[in-house]
Parts: sequence; C-alpha cells; structure tokens
Amino acid sequence: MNTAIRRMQGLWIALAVVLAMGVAGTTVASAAPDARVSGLTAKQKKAKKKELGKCHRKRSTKQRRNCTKKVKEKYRRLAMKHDGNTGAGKTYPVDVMDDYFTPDQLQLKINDWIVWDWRYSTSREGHNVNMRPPFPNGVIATDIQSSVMSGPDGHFKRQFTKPGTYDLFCTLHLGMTMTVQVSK
Ligand SMILES: [Cu+2]
Repeated sequence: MNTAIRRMQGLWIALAVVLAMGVAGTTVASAAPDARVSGLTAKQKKAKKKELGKCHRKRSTKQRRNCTKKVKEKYRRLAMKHDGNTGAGKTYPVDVMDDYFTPDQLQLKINDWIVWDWRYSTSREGHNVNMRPPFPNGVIATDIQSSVMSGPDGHFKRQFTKPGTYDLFCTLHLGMTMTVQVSK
C-alpha cells in the first residue's frame, strides 16, 4: 500500500470521527451551513460511481488521483445545486435520526434552504417531513411534505421563501418535531 492511500485512509477515519462526534453532540440551535450534505439523485450517484471506476483504471497514481479529484468535485457541485432556486440563500443540513431531527431548531433568512439527510436513519418504518398549521402567510401544507424514507440515500430539499414560523414534524413519530424560523 503506498503512503498516499494510507494518508487518505487516515483522513477518512478522522472525518468519520468528527461526523460521529457531531451526531453524538446535543442539538444545536444554529447549525452552520456547510457542504457535507449530498443531494445527488440515484441516477447521479450511479454515474459518479461509474466515473470513479474509470479513474481507478488509469495507469499512473497521479492520473488516478487527478481523475478522482475531478469527478468528486464535479458531483459535489451537482449535489449542492438546487432546482427552482429563486435566490442564492444558504443551505442548512438537518439529519433525520431515529426518532428526532438534528438540529431541531433553525433560524433562517428568506431564500435559505434546508436539506434533510436520512443517512443515519436505520429504522425500517422510516420518517418523513411534514408541516402542521398554522402556516406562514402564503404557505400551504404541501409546500413541505416529503415521502417516508429511510437511510442511507434519502434526501429532501426545500427553500424557504416566506417569513414566519414553520412547525415541522414526522407523521410517524409523536414528538419528532422541529421548528424553523424564517426572517427577512
Ligand atoms: Cu419519524
């Protein structure tokens, strides 16, 4: 095994530890927006895997490394791209756990996004994201209504374009709630 690969493995272990610590930590009121959420469709994931496979068949270590880097960057950008985005806004990741959301309180500005990620949800019955009244002005129930999903590939993205308080919950689990406050 060459040193580059060994170093990469070290990095992945460090990353896994950091992520695990984040999950174990208590719910924070304001999660920083970051780029670790993956919003790839199943089709895009398949394409990424295929392209990475091609990279592995390159002759030199340098070629393999450059190729892998390029593919990962391409799909990282794709994952962060939103459909129907009507303004930049930040993206806030929320993990759907068994049986809670983390963070379960967020303060957003208009046009910010939330991406819910089911990667840590292992329960067979799954979870969803729904909204209970009263809704902010101009918002209807179906604006935030996900299907029931389970990990590790479930994602749900929504942009918040109206100010107000959003009471969100999972219809399957009593007390699995989160509150989003959107200000101008
Ligand atoms: Cu649930």
